[in-house]
Amino acid sequence: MFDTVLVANRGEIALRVMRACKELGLRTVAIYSEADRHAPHVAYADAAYLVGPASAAQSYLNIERIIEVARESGAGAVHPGYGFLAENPSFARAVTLAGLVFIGPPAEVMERMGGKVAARREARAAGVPVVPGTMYPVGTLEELRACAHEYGYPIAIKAVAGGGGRGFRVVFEESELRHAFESARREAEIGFGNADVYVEKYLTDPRHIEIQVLADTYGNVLHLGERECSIQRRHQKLIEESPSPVITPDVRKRMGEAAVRLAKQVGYVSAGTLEFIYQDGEFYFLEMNTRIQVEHTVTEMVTGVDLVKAQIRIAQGERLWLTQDDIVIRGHAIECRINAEDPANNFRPSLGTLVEYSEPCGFGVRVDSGVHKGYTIPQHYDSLIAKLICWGDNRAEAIARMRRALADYRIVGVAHTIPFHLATMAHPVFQEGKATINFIPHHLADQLSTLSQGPISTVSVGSVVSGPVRTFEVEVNGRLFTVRVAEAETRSERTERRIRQDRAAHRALHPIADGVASSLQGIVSAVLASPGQEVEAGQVIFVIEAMKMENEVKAPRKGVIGEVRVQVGQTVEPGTILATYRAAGELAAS
Ligand code: MV4
Repeated sequence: MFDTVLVANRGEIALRVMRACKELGLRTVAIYSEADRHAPHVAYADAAYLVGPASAAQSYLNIERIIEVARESGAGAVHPGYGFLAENPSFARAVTLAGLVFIGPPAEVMERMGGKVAARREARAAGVPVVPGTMYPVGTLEELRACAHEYGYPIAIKAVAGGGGRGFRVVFEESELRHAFESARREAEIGFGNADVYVEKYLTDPRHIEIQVLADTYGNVLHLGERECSIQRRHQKLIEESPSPVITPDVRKRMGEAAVRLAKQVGYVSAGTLEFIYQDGEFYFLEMNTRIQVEHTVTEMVTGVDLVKAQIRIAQGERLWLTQDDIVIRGHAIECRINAEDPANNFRPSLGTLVEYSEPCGFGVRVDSGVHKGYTIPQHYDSLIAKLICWGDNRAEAIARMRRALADYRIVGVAHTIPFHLATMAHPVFQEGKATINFIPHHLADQLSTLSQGPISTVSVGSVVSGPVRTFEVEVNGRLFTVRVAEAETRSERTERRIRQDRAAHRALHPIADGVASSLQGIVSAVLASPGQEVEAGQVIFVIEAMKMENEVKAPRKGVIGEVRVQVGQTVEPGTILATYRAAGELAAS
């Protein structure tokens, strides 16, 4: 059996996997990109190998190089973590063909559950309820219209190759059908290289509830209860908990048994998750995630089962050492994802250096993180800084503990999601366990813009614009104050700043006649316009990828594109002009 595990990931999950390896007496091998040379997961491993430049495509997704490193380092197994190559059957197959153990399900099982329509068919065959909808891709608008008629509006259009929100459209009336169909197909084609879509009846106010399963290589499968993951933003989960405040023991048993039936039917191995939507007491299978998930932690806290260690032991060929009756849910656990995103600014990724960083601690508090004070968050990967997980004897205690731990968390240097979590934990709808997938738009939208971040890495003191900030403790009449003092600028810093300000003022006063600028730092991932092309107001003309999020840049008005100034793959800064408009006069003349 293997004694060394290569962890094909970065950040908090790479650390999480390596901790499990160490506890099992296994050696760990990290891989890293040039952007991650000084990342915590590299320092924590027994050995670390460079796999490529900063871009994920050339490093953490480089199958050949990763297999080469596995061989060179003496690794006998590969753990993919989540994201990157975790659900890529070609990777699982390449690992196995190289004579290594893939810590996850077989490639064939990933393939069998990878397509959404195929997964729906599997669920139906296993007697697991699915949302009313088609069991095949819908190819034409006429077909779509007929389906919509059959299920009744609203309907959901989903990408067959889908996942997350890509290619997902909700249609409330027939007039929107054509546009939704075409844009869903386009997005699915861009996102997955497969334009196929299918249709489901849209449930308007459901919860997202998922069941964790563990399966060994001998066909034994058990479930570890549910996680409630309804609080999401742009199909990114922000808060997860276990158990769900609405799942009764009877529903848990039925959902768990359904999940186990389906996992058994497809020959599942390792840790996996079956996603359901739940509304009015009924549950419907959505899709299966064939990996360890970000939010596996809440299940660990209430069951006492170390899921990553379980994955490794299963990969070592161990028979499941637990039966369903051994799984007992004790207390309540909540996870808040601490992301470098600004909740007051549409959750926009926030890049920067953690000038101050300290984590909460104490009974019932777990922090799984991949950063430290002084760490600069690279722009190339997702924005997860840490996961804060709190356990309590009951839900109320878990919430109170989470509020305390959030207040104890100190992050300065980037915008982050802690203010959002504090607002949610304090919200009566959340506290009453009534939050559905519409919680943020229905109950928090008005508050979002006011969620203050506190100072970012610099502060202004009077008219002095600061350099770095230093914190002093001052006692005044026996009372302790924390005073943050900005270092004065040097003369050359002041000169540089004035030049920058003059340039900015110049740009503000003399804006480029008419152009489209990027609002953020990132990499151009699509150019959807060409010189001379007529565009409508709101038409998507560029896609900028920043921290794994796709940001659409739209035409500010109807017009004709003049010059396209950037190419796919190019890094852009906030304010970079991506394209210019040709003046109306030129249009008339040409
Ligand atoms: C649904 C749905 C309602 N009815 N399907 C969104 C993307 C994909 N993960 C599944 N999604 C949904 N599918 C039907 N038939 C509502 C959603 C949905 C959603 C699901 C879980 C968590 C948050 C969500 C936010 C919006 C829509």
